Amino acid sequence: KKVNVAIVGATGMVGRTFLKVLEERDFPFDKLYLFASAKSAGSKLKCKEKEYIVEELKEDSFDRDIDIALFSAGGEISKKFAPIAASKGTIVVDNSSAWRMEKDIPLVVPEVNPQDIRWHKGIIANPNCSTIQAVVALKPLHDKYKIKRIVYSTYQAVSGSGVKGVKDLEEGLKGNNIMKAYPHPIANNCLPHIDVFMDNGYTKEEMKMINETKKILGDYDLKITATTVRVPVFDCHSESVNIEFENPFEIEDVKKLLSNSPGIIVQDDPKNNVYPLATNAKGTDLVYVGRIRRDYSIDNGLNLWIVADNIRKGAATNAVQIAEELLKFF
Ligand code: 11C
Repeated sequence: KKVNVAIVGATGMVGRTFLKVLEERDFPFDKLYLFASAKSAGSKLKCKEKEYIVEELKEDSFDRDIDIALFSAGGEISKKFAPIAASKGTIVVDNSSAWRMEKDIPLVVPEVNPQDIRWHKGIIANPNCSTIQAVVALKPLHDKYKIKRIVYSTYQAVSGSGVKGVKDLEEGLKGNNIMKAYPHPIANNCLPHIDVFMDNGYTKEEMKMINETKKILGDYDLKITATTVRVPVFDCHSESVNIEFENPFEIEDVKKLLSNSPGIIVQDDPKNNVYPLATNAKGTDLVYVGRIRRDYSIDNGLNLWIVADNIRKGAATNAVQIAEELLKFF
């Protein structure tokens, strides 16, 4: 069945990527509605050869037959409008952090916990980009060897901060540090600071990785710590992930397991300088895993290097994959 789809935040970086991904995957929609702020209303965007006019998002926007709405317009808009949409019978897939940790709202990565879609009550949350790419790789390993502890260290692209972050780096590389997105120059720097600092000394991005990983893997006993860092890279997040397992493993089995798991490409041939790179992941929907090696400092320890396109698999593609899963219920 063809469903009617709406995009909220259609003119933003993720919003435009929703359109691209819906088109590339030939998502079977009938009507498509595009919503954004009053400022962007009237602009025109294309999907599948057809032009659509962006409408201003209003309280009555969902008084139409909209089956699925993909939201990426920030937490405040989601908090206000996702419940309105859900009350009208629209299923919301929300890319903001507004609903992710709510008990009765599923937080879904289709390769990891598609079963959680079944208990939605109108809103399904799309996880944070840095969490999505990590759990795609962690899930098969957790199922087989049982993870005890994870140490995340991330190297995150400026596109994660939206247009402002991209501008800061573009201008910074020209020697003009405008610092609209960050409190320090991002060009030639690594900033151990993503999102705001919390009372516990961690950043909100670090706590998102910790809490979202537990919820998606369905294991609140996992011990996790994280350091998230913004680096002068335009697109794709890279992550160093150190894992301690309950059970022993053979490194060749880990490589095989990851190679055969959904959504993953193993790139691991260090002798030929082959490992995941942001420049190779850009524009794709897969999670790249490499530098797969034993951590000799502990029993059952493993190191991974994980790279993915933060705007695609980390945001738009994951949400569209959730919508594809929802199609099974129409
Ligand atoms: C970043 N991970 O790279 C953030 C962007 O909770 O959806 C996405 C924030 C979120 O800055």
